[in-house]
Amino acid sequence: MIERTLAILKPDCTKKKLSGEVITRIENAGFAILGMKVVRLTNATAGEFYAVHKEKPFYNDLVKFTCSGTSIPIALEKENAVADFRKLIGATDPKDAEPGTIRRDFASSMQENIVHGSDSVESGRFEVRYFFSEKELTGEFVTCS
Ligand code: 3AN
Repeated sequence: MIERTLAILKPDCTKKKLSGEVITRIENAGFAILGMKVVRLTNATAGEFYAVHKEKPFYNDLVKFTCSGTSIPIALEKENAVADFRKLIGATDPKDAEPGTIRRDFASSMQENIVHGSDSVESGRFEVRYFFSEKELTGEFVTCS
């Protein structure tokens, strides 16, 4: 099934100047990039995006870290995109991530783990639409006439 998934290059990724390298890996793995933007998330946006983790002990630090610098949300599409993207990035904890995965190669901790990936097809759909309008995703540009 063709699926959509949301990647977010996190502030540690942009700070380490790894965005190009990570995007190259994503492209080489066969993902189509439907949308990409450069953002600095606010407390409110990061808090809402990670709302499922609200009760977790790491929630406040996670939100703070997410707002600490530039992020790059990327809407991706591919056959089996959600699972394949999780495979490409590796486990949440870089120590547990398979060799050759993005997190194993570049992440420094559970928190600073370079990239986000949607964890289910439903989350993928929701998270892509959280950051992108359908017009942005289909490449339909609105021009002034
Ligand atoms: P993943 O991003 O691999 O799906 P989730 O959804 O369990 O992981 O967690 C969302 C984010 O919360 C992770 N990307 C990571 O930045 C952070 N996180 C998860 N677990 C921990 C933890 N035990 N300590 C610190 N940060 C964590």
